[in-house]
Amino acid sequence: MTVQEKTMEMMEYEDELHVNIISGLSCRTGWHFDADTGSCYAIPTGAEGSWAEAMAYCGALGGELAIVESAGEHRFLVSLINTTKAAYPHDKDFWIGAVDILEEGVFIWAYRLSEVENFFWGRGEPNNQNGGQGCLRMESELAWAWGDGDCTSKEYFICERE
Ligand SMILES: [Ca+2]
Ligand SMILES: [Ca+2]
Repeated sequence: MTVQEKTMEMMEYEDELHVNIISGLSCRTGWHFDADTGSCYAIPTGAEGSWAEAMAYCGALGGELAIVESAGEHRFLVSLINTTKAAYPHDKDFWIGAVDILEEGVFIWAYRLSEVENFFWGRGEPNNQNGGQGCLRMESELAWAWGDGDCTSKEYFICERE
């Protein structure tokens, strides 16, 4: 092996090491790193709850219910659900962090108190069914596009650590 080859090999090794260190430091075990947003996401296995319970649960983990701000972030979460959904057998929906309970039709990211700007609604949503749907979720029947849901219904949920 020439010196050049050896140098190349060491540089590749260092690149690999660097990537491992970066991804290792970025998220704790059980959390998934999205390099585009720089956030870590988790779907606590087996945990189901109302929107408020989900918010509290994510808070206890040092995060918040996911704040989904771009098409790329939405796609990342869709693929996260699709690759892990075997662990969520009840075919439920997944809460994320916005509500329109203060003013019907105006969705706010609760953790930040900022208005939702980019929407990824499924067909026919939001429909505020029965006048009682104030919380945002990614819905199974909509291929994980968004719908508004009854805040008290028990769902899975996605936490985010920014
Ligand atoms: Ca986010
Ligand atoms: Ca709805």
